[in-house]
Amino acid sequence: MNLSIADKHGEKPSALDINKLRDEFPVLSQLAHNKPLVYLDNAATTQKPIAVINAIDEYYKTYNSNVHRGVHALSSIATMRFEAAREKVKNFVNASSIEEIIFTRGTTESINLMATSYGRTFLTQGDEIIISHMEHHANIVPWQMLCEQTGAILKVIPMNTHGELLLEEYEKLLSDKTKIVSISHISNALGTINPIKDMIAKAKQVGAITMIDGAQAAPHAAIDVMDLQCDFYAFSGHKMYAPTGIGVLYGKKALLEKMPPYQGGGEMIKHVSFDKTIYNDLPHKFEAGTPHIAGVIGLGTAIDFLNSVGLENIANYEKELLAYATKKAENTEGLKIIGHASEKVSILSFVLDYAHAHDVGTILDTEGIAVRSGHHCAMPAMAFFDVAATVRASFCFYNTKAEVDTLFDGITKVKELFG
Ligand code: 7TS
Repeated sequence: MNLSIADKHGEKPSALDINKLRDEFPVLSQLAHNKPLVYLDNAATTQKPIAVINAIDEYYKTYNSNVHRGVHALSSIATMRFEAAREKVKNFVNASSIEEIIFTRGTTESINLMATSYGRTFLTQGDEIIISHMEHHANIVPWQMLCEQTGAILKVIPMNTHGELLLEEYEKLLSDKTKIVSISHISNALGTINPIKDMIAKAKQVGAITMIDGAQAAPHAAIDVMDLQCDFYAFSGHKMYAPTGIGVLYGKKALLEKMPPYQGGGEMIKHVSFDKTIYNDLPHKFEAGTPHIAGVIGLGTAIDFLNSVGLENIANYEKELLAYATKKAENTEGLKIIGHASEKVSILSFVLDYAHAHDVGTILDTEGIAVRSGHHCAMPAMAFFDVAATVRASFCFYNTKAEVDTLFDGITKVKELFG
């Protein structure tokens, strides 16, 4: 499948054929409230390309069976495709082995797994965990729970009014008491791309373990855990064109080996007796029970899809869309953008001074425009900006400038009603 247009020299693809790309996503050609659907809620979940839908369909129609267990034909195919997907994930994040790729339900479960298994084993009273002010609740609450259980202390990196972390303050928080630093690669509420490579290096200087919440990064940027040198990296399939209910925890093998299982049951054992149970090898030690087989296979297909479009092409195109939308937003009277970081992905969070975010979302919906209005599971970030909620338009590579125009026409309608 070739979804990009080669440049004049026929070398690197330089642009995306958006119409051709959109044809790959059946949902996009629908109407919503009798208007062409304008789907701008990609940070919540992305739509699925036909290749992913077909891969799931094929699994259930032709080789549905459990993995790693049966010797029969169907189980062999399922196991082979399941493990081939793990290999694709390994390559996608540039991990050194498939033992470092744990399948979970999503970012939330990946962070909880690490906080529970590593945190409860290795943290004690007075140890410190650093997160930031812009985190999603999935990267706040598991650490608060861990602090309650162990007596560890949570420290928070502050941010400025652009929505950028204050790195000098971060350095001041780091000490030999810091045991874990857990930061989002990209903020879902503000779009900020955090300088995680530097932040990881600083954490390492004090011997802290690093966890990166990559939920919003995986669909937009190439992830290279070897280059980042992070200890753990979490992401969700459904935000990167794969099914819901499947996610990944990357962890360094040496650390995963030291950690106890997160859940007990089938798959995660080598031998069970009433006297002693011997746990399975990595990665299965952390994958108790029957996994989301169709989800894993769909995730592998989504990675193939992303690679065929090209992450660099995606990043360049989305940057263009963000610049176009930001300019329009800046020229819209009564609109305030929340999150002006110099490094951002295509997330535009804003408030209107004449209408509540929920009302804006409702009016836009009647125009066929899907945005998210709310606190985006980042209440502390909302509190910092002194807003209860924002309207968030999150763009991805199948969105067009014409759709951005439709969004701003919708905002004009809101003004007519409320302004
Ligand atoms: N971390 C970040 C940065 C996120 O954006 C999300 C989901 C999560 C963690 C949790 O991911 P899950 O797949 O386990 O739910 N963010 C959003 C959002 O912005 N709108 O809906 C879900």
